[in-house]
Amino acid sequence: MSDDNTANSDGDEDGGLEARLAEGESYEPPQSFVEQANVNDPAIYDEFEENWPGCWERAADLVSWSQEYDTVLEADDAPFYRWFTGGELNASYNCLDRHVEDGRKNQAAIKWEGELGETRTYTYGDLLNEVEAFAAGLRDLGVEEDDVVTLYMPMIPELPIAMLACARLGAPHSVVFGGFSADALATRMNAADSEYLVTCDGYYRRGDALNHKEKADKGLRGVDHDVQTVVVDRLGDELQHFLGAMAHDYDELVAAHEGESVEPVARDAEDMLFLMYTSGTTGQPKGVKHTTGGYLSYAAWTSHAVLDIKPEDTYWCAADIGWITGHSYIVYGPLALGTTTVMYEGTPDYPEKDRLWELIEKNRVDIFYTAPTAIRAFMKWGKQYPEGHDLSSLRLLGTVGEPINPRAWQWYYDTIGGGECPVVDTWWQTETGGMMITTLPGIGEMKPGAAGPPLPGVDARIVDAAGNDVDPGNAGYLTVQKPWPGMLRTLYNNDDRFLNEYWREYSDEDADDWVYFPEDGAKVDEDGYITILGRVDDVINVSGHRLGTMEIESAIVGVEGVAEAAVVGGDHDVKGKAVYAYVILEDGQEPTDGMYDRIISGVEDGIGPIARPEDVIFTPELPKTRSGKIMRRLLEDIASGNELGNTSTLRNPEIVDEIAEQVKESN
Ligand code: 6R9
Repeated sequence: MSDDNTANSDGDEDGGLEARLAEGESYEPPQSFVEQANVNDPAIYDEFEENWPGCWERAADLVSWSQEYDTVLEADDAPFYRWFTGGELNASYNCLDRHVEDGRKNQAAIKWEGELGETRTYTYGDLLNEVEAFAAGLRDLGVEEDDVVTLYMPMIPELPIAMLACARLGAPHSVVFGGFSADALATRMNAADSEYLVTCDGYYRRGDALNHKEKADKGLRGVDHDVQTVVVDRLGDELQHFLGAMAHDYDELVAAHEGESVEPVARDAEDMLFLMYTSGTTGQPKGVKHTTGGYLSYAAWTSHAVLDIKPEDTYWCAADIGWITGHSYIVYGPLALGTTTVMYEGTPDYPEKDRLWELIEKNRVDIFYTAPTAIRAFMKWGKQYPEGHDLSSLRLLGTVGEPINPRAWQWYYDTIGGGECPVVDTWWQTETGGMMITTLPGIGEMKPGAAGPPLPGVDARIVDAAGNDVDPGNAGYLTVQKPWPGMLRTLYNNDDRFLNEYWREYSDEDADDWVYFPEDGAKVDEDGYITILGRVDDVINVSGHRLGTMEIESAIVGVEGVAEAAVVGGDHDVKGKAVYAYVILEDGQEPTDGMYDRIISGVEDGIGPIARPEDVIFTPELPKTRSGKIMRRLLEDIASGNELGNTSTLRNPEIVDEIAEQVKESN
C-alpha cells in the first residue's frame, strides 16, 4: 500500500504530466555526452542514405574478417537477402581472441552477480580459456559444424560460455529461455532436430533453490531423437542430481580439456550463428535464423552507435540471455566491442527493492539498458530505493521491449539518470537482430513516448492498409522498406512461412519490391519520430515478452473439461499487457476453484509461468461476429475495463454484458 502511494503522489504532483509529455515535450542530449559520443555527427543520416547499401561497411568494419567480403548486399533472390558475401569470420574470435591479442587479456569481460550475492569475474583471457575448453569438450561429444546445440539455462556464466563455444565450432545455438516449460523445450528441440542440450541442475530464485534438471529431463522425454546432455552444477550440494547414460558433467568436461586450444572455425558470412524461437500468430513457435556476418556486424554497430559502448565501460543490460535482447546486447554486441558486460542472475527486488541500484553503484555502471515494465515497477516501489545509492557513474540509459509511456520515461530520466543521461527508447524485434528505431544519443533530441527516427540506413515507414504512407499523426502499420544486415534470413526449415509472415502483406512481388512487415502499429510526427502503438497480430506483449495467444489457448484447451478458450491482452499498469483467458467448459463441468487452478497449471506447464493468466473468466459463450469470428477487441476492452463499443454486429450481443458483469465482480 505505502509503495503504491509513492507512485501516485509522483503522478499527482505532475498535474497532467502524461498529457503534457504526449503533446511533445522534448529534451536535447547533454553537451558533455554529445562531445564524447561514438557517433555525434548529424551528417551520418545523409551519408548512409547517399551511400546505401555501401554505408553498411561501417558496421562490418567493427568486426574482424578472416576473409574479406566481396559484396555488401546481394538481392537477386530477395527477400532472401545475402550480406557481406564471400566474407568469412568467427563470432567467438571476434568476441574473445582479438581482444586478448590486443593486449587486453586482463580486462573484465563478464562480471557476474549471483542471486545470493556471490560474484564471478571473467577476464577476456579467462573467458577465452573456458570457451576453448568447453568447445573441445563439445567436439569430443560429437558436436560438428552446423549441428544445432540447445542451451536451456538461467543467467549463469556458463550460458554465454556455451554460446561462444558453439560459435567457435560453427555449431548454431538455440537458447531456450530458462523459464519456459519442459514442453516448450521439447517442441523447440524437435523443431530444430537438436541432438545436444546444455542445461543445469538448478538455480536460485528469491533465495530458494529451484530444480531445473527435473524440467529438462521431463522435456527430454518429449524429444523424438537421442540427445547428449551436459549439466552445469550451479547448486552444488544443495541439489543432488543424477546424470543418466547420455549426460555429462560440465565441470568434468571442462577440466578434461583444460588448456586445449580450439581453432575458431571460419564461417561464411551467411552461415547460421544461431536460431531463436519466438511467438507468432499460429501455435507453432518460429525459428528465427540469424547469420554470422550480418548479425554480428549489426549487433556491434548498434552497440557502438546507440548504446555508445566503449571498451573501458562497464555496461549492464538487465535482460535475460534467453531472449534476443540478451543475445545481442549482453553477449554479442558488447563482447564484440570488448567492453565489460554485467550479468545478473536474480530478480530486481531480492533481497531488497534496491538491488539493481546497489549493483549499479558497486560496479560503477556507465550504461544501463532495461525494459519499461521494470521501470514501471521501480516507480511503483518509490524513489527512495534509487535515491539511497550513488548512480552518478551512469552516462546513458536505454529501454526496449514495449512502448514506454511518457511518465515512466520521465521518471527514468529524472530519478535514475539525474536529468543528465540521454534515454534511448529502442524499437526492434527478435527478427531484426538489433535496434532499428531510436534516437542516436549523441545526435538526436529525445521525445518521451516516441522511439525516434529510424537509424541511419534503416528505411522505416508508416503505411495504411493499402501500403500508402500515412500523414503524420495518423495511426498506421510499421513497415521496413529496405533490408538491413541484422535481419533474419528465414524461419528455420520454413521459407514459406517466412514469406507469408513478413513479406506478403506489403510487397509488390511482380516489381521485386520487398517490404518487411513487423506486425506493429505505429504513427509518425512531423519530425519523423515514430511512436510504436503495439502489436497488430495475435501476439501479447507481457512485460516485454512476446506470447502467442494461440499457444496459450492450445495449452488451455488441453486441460480436461475445457471446450473452448479465447486469450487476449488486457491493460496492466506494470506489465503493460496481461493475459486474460475466457474459457468455455464442456457440458457438465463446473467452474470450480480446482478447474481454475488446473487451467493456470496447464498454461504454466505448456509454456511457462510468464504466460500465466492474470484471470480466467468462465463464460457459457464467447462474443462472435455473424461470420463466427471471436470478437477479440471486445474481450480486450472488457479485460482492460474500457468503455465497450458497438456490439450490434454480434451474433450474441447479450453475452457481452454478462461477461463484463462477471469481470467487474471478480475485481
Ligand atoms: C527486442 C524485443 C518485439 C516486439 C515488437 C514490439 C515490441 C520492442 C519496443 C517495442 C515499443 C519499443 N517492442 N521494443 N514496442 N517500443 N522500444 O523486444 O524483441 O521479443 O521479438 O519483441 O516488442 O511490439 O514487435 P521481441
